[in-house]
Amino acid sequence: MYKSIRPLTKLRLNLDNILLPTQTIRHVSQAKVDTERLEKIKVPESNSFVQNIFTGEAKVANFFPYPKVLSEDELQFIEMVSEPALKIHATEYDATKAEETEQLEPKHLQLLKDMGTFGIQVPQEHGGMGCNNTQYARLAELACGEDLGISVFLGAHQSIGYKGLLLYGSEEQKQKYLPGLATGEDIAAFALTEPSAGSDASGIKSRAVLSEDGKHWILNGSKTYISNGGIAKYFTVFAQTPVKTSSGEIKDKVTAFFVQRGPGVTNGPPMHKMGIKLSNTTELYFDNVKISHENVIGNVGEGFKVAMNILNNGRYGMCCALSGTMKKAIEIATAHANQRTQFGNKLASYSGIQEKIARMSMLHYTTQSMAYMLSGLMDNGVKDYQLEAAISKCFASEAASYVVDETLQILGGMGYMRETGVEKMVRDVRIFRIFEGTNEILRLFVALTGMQYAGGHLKEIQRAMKNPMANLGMIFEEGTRRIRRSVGLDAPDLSDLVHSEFHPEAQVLAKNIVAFSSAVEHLLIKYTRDIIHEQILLTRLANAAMDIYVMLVVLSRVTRALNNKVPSVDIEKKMAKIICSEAHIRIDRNLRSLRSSELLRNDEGHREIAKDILANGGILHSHPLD
Ligand code: MYA
Repeated sequence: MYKSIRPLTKLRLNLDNILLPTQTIRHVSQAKVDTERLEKIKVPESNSFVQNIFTGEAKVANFFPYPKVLSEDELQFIEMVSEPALKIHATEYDATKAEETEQLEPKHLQLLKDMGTFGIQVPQEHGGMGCNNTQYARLAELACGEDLGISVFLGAHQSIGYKGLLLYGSEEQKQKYLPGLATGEDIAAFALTEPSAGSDASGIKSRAVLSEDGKHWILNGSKTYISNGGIAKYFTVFAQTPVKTSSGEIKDKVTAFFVQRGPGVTNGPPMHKMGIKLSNTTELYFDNVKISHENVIGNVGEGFKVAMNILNNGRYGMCCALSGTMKKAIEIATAHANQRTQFGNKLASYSGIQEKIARMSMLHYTTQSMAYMLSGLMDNGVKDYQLEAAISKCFASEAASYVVDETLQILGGMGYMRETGVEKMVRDVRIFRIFEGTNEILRLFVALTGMQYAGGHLKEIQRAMKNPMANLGMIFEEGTRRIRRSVGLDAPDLSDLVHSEFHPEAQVLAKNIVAFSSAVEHLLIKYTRDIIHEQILLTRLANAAMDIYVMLVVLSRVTRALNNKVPSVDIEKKMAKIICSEAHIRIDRNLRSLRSSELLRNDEGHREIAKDILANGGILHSHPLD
């Protein structure tokens, strides 16, 4: 599944830091542990809901009430801006034709420029629309979801292409580059992936060294699968650079550069893709490219964090664009089901079709709830959202795949034909489970980051136990917590936050959080640091975390719907009840599977089968006719 095991080895080192005494911890004499010292070695607290469920805590303050960041005027502004695009989509824009030519017609490109869609979040003083994340999200959902080719063209430009400047750029960089980027005169791209470094992002080989006179950097290397690679004027490029560590040693560390197309920068021909064909994708080559010091983004040696935070920051955009696509697909599916007669009845009257339509709508509701929860958290100044962003990306991309696939299924043979546009949707959404971090690697990221956090808390308790007299308070608190948990009393109380009609679901959520943290502790104790090798278990744990987050987000949104008596409250209630019930069933199954001897045996069996097949280079079973 993975091209390389490097990232996992590195993730192990991270977990080691927590599960084993680190340097910081080692110098604290065991005999002298006191509360003051313990404070110093405490694991940094996180406000992330997902991260905290690994320790059994429900940090929900940022999630209730469901964020409302936009005033009516701000919302109307977005509806107004997107109006021309919606009109064009409804009348003359032909996504299938744009896909054939693999580019936008000049008049449609001009329309996007006129609407300001190249600089949605660029501050107005630099020529952009100055939108916050929620406005960006709504615009992406309205104007881009209809054709994911356009979404990726615009998203690669601003969600990641020049996002580094918005997040880490100096005032000079912003003044110099943002105006041209905001109008769409200049196009940007994000250049991280390399032929030998996809998921293993920190394993990139492109390298920049200082020139002999130290006046500039010289970049060499190549990148691949770069969206906008053939049309961009500017590239946010990540490269290894020699950096002096605190011990005086010279080590390669990643640095981010804002590189202008010029001597030494070339690209390959457009790559032929399965979908999102309108978006240009190429390889990029850097041959002794001179880069000035002013074009470093952030600090030298801190580029990996820059890359990760750009990706974290952009993930809600994908969810919103996919929410737009899912809405469109559901409209196509319902129109067909309502008009197509088979066996004497409309498709819409058959329960098999009804179940599909309901599931599609519930997946859309959850995706949309996650998207605006995330953009709202970010607009409300929450900093710790990396796990929520990873989960939302995984959920949205899988939900969209399911929805467009079921749309095609409902349309039957007709859906397989190009005219309906549905087969294009199926091809377009497929990449969303792969780019911006594959869903597999993001699940491991969620599970291991959470385990590291929980491991740190366990370690604190362990350390405190070494000098119980000095840490009586902490030990007593932990002891009480464990006793309460063992008799089912330790579940967080969410009844003040969740609408009374959903108190039963809130209680189930609370119990799930307790069960989840107990499963985490079980895994940490059973496998200690070797848990990093247990990808199958980590993935199931991440799936349970995802479903717990699904419940939280949906409970928050439906509470808002009930409190505000929104017109769609009845259907929202019906959907939320089933979403929570089904999420609970999956959580229960996933958590139980972590301890089920039968399933653990099957896991081993799967691995053995796979090893044999891999060694053979294909299937091993003989043909039934042999
Ligand atoms: S762009 C290419 C996308 N590529 C990837 O996403 C690469 C995936 N790989 C990774 O994310 C990392 O390499 C993993 C870590 C996770 C595997 N946030 O030792 P480490 C920290 C914050 O574990 P590794 C594309 O597809 C970590 O805590 N921090 O690292 C474009 C640690 O910190 P510390 C993070 O083993 C498509 C340090 O980094 C994160 O190498 C076009 C090192 O960690 C994180 N997430 O691997 C899209 N991860 O040292 C168009 C790690 O302090 C979009 N760290 O402990 C279209 C959208 C539509 C929008 C619509 C628009 C209008």
